[in-house]
Amino acid sequence: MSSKKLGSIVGGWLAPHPPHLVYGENPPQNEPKSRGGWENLRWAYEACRSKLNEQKPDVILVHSPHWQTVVGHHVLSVPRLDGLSVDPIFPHLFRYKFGMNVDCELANEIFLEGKSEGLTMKKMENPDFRVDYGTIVTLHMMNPNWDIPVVAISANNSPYFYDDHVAQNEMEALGHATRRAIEKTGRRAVLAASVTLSHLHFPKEPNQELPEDMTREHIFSQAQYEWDMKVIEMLKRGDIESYEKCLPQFMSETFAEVKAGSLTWMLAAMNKPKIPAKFHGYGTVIGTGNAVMEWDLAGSREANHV
Ligand code: 2XP
Ligand code: FE2
Repeated sequence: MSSKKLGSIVGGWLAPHPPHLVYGENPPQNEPKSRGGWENLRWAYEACRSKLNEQKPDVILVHSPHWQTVVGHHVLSVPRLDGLSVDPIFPHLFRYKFGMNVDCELANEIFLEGKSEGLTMKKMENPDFRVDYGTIVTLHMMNPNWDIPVVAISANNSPYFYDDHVAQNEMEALGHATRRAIEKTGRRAVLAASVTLSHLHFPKEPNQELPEDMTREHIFSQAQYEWDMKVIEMLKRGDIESYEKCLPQFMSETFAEVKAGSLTWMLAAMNKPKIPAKFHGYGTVIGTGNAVMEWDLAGSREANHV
């Protein structure tokens, strides 16, 4: 029996990935340059950056809808990945030179634990793999220094060919596998669900000359806005039960990106904590609704002396 200290999840973040956020920020890694924009969301991520600075986790784990795998759940398992990631829908906004260190020991343990849950799992071992923009935008916004190793998990879309319950069960099993893997490897881990809430967006950029024209940025519809506020309020109250009840309707009426399973995975990994999620910001991006929210598990354990 190993004497290694049991690992734990110190926090979880709803951490959406519109490429516009990186574009608005003008980091050296991104080729296209902007005049700014989407500050409400970009500045909301500052809370995350300072929290990570304080917590100094060993690893950040991210589940992204834009790494789509049809057969099984895949986990990045190459120690170092470098390359150029281009957003296929917004190539004029996002052409980003990435470099990341992957925690392969943890990735391997997630692979094994996922298999023991009966899931189809695969380790992604191609050293030339081009990491998707969802993973990169979330990780950049959370930690632009890239000095914390990462684990990225794909979105297995096959469950959605069946029904919401299959998807829910699979993503929960993946969450449980992830938690056990973190505990076994002794990591202090931060999780990220890289998803937008309501996801209907304008078919064209409202101002093609100036994509960051904030006079043209607004929610796609009032119905979509009201859904987002309802969901945020539930999460702020720590009412995950009500959130889960309305999830199928939320997904079908707003095309919510949580359908990729990222938030379901994260909440299950965190054992569906009844603590209120901290709200850091909301903003629309080409009409979609995005919130940055935090589950401070370490803080709540401290407050309860456990
Ligand atoms: O990342 C996506 O899914 C997009 N449609 C990018 C634009 C806005 C997202 O909120
Ligand atoms: Fe997306």
